[in-house]
Amino acid sequence: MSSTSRKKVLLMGKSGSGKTSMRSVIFSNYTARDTRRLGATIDVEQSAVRFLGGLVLNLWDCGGQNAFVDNYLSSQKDTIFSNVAVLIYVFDITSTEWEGDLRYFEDILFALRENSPDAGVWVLINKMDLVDKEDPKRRKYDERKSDLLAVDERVRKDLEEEGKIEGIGGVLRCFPTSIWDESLYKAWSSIIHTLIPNIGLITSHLTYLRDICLSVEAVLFEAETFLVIAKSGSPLGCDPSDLDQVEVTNGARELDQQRFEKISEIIKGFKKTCQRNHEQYHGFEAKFDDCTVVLEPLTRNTYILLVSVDPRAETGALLYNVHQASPHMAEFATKHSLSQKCGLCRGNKEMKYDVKGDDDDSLPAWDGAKP
Ligand SMILES: Nc1nc2c(ncn2[C@@H]2O[C@H](COP(=O)(O)OP(=O)(O)O)[C@@H](O)[C@H]2O)c(=O)[nH]1
Ligand SMILES: [Mg+2]
Repeated sequence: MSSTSRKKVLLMGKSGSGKTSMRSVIFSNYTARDTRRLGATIDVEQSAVRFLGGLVLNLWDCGGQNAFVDNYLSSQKDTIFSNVAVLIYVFDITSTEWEGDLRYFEDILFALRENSPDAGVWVLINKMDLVDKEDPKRRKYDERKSDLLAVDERVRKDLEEEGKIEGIGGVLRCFPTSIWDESLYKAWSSIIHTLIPNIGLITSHLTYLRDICLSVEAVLFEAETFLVIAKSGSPLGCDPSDLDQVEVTNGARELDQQRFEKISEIIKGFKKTCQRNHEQYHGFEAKFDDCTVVLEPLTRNTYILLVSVDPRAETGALLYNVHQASPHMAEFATKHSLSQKCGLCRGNKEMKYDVKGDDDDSLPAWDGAKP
């Protein structure tokens, strides 16, 4: 039985929209400035990225020139669009050919839904930095988003009418992005969050650790990319893609909704600076008047951020607990954690690692578990 969950991720969109730049900033430690040197992608560039919990992302960066796209939709259709877990489609907000861009998107969405009806679709409307000053309310983005949702609706209807598929499970979500700020991390964290096997159980363990550390927030970052994998804490115990809404509903307006993605961006930049100076980044700890914060490696693949407002919480105690929890949390990252007793779980619940990568609803998160 394989312990690795492989997910095929298509990265598509017109040439120049920023696909390779995003991939390079997130996965290859490029700065936004470095991406200016990138050449055009020819045909499909495949790369594999190993992630937490035996998750391997097979990224297909599909060159966006018209001739390539025509091929994807004809001779390469089956190869490209079958067994897709996620389509990430990137638009350039400054494009002057929106109607044409939409038509291409519609063709691609149609081919994807036909071949992989349950694939999630993430539309990233990129280069927002170039328009944000003239359009601070993001009207243009909202218009683009409603056009895209209309296309999604049309494709669903057409396919259903043609009787080609029985139902489409995958949903379409839009994000405004720029490689120059944390919005890129926000979008990619949300995408990755939906792909990590057993994310509910990971979040449950994070909540447990948060509670024993007298903390109000706990956040798990992937060590290489510094993408946010899981969060726990009021009002954060939710899918990151719903976070804005949950924070607003819970009246937590004063919290910066991008705070963790800002940390991702800052730490990643700082790590690069350390590398340049032949230093190694280890972690961060600070005690302020009203809170204590630590950012510390938790496992080989993850860092944990803990924020405590309890005056009793000392950084040393937080770090001690993190180090004590480390071997246990590491079990998630190994293939050997397929089925074993979990000492931390309430009632010593059996821990099941889902090798197929589907969320296992039969295992309630601690948050949701009845006392
Ligand atoms: N201003 C701005 N430029 C971007 C952004 N993303 C990518 N670019 C630039 O757009 C150009 C094309 O990017 P590239 O990643 O090669 O596009 P691809 O053809 O979709 O892979 C490069 O010069 C990038 O520096 C962004 O968010 N903002
Ligand atoms: Mg490219």
